Amino acid sequence: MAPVPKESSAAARFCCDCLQRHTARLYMAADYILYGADHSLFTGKVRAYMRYKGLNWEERPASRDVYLDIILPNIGAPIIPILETSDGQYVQDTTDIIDFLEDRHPDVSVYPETPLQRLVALLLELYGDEWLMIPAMHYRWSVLDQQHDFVMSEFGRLSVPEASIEEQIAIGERVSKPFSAMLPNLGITEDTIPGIELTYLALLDQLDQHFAQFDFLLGSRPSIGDYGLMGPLYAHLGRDPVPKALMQKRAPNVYAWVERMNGPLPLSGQFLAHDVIPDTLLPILKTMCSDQLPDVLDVIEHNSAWLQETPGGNIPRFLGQHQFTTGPVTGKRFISSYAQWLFQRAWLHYQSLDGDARVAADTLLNSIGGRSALNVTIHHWLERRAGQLELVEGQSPHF
Ligand SMILES: N[C@@H](CCC(=O)N[C@@H](CS)C(=O)NCC(=O)O)C(=O)O
Repeated sequence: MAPVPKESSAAARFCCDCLQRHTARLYMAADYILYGADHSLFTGKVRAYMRYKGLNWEERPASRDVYLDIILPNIGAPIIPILETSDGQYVQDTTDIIDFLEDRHPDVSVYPETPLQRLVALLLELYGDEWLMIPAMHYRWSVLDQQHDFVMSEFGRLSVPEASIEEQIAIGERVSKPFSAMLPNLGITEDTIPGIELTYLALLDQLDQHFAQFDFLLGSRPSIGDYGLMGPLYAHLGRDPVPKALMQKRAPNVYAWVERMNGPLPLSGQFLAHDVIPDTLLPILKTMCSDQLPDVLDVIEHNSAWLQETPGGNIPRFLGQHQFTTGPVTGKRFISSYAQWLFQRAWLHYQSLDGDARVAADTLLNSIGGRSALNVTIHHWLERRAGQLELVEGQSPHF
């Protein structure tokens, strides 16, 4: 199905061993169950990761019954994907799921060890998860008239798999309402759509050039940055009929990367030697710094102000609206408190660097316009708490 990434002979031998281990496991129960959906942005991120890690797992659709019997009682909120372990643990949030699995299966990590590649991977995870959701949601819902039955039947099939296609479409129309209703909150309006499309088309062109030369963002091994981009670029932009056709026509190398991400050779590949950041990633990082980072810095200020007023409280997921920029246009979108939590990962890594690594990171950040954002003072450090989606204040890290 998918083109196979180029392989070194050492990696090929390693994968023979994996294959044997994998075959032996076919006779065992799964170690992990991922509850999600084919059309879910965040399920696509974890699915690709679990395939790459060659884990013993299975995916189950998050049907209405799964929401009622498993997700709500164990997570406390209707959200996917969810990981269940064979010893009865539940993990929610794709970043936490990946980190939980990396801890248990550290071989061939998706986190580069070298300072610049790790920084870039963390920044691009943030970009994919929190910002590229904007074009993803636009190209699903603003062009719904051209892909209505496909999208609705996906939602309906997930909810009630046994229903007829007509029933699924009707049910899909009902259960998908909370998602389509998010468009104005995400900043997708008539005024911003031209900017969203322009920026997305530029991203496709830039990624297409990159993937003409490299299998993944940082070489022949996927990183956490690839998984961040995979969410929006698969379930919506690489799978819904309208944006999929656009991607296939305009950016065939990006489409080939989506297929590679979905059909990887487990545990194969290497990050580029000498901590090299390909030049082809620089325009993408520049756009991320100019469009997304001002939004994140403003989120941090709002979280901080909220915590000053409500010490020890659960920060609401959304704190009103603020102005945002995408390419040449500005609009209003919600203030998503979660963005700080994901940004903190890149911030913490950058702040831990010293000596030559810090100088190299500063040179890179200067060239993409991200240095001042990574030097922001975070007065209130945020943490996730099990059983709720709202963030809370945690202990600031010490250096
Ligand atoms: N940050 C979360 C986001 C998960 C998410 O937004 N999932 C969507 C489906 S793709 C959902 O269930 N949303 C419901 C909600 O956010 O309340 C993650 O990484 O897992």
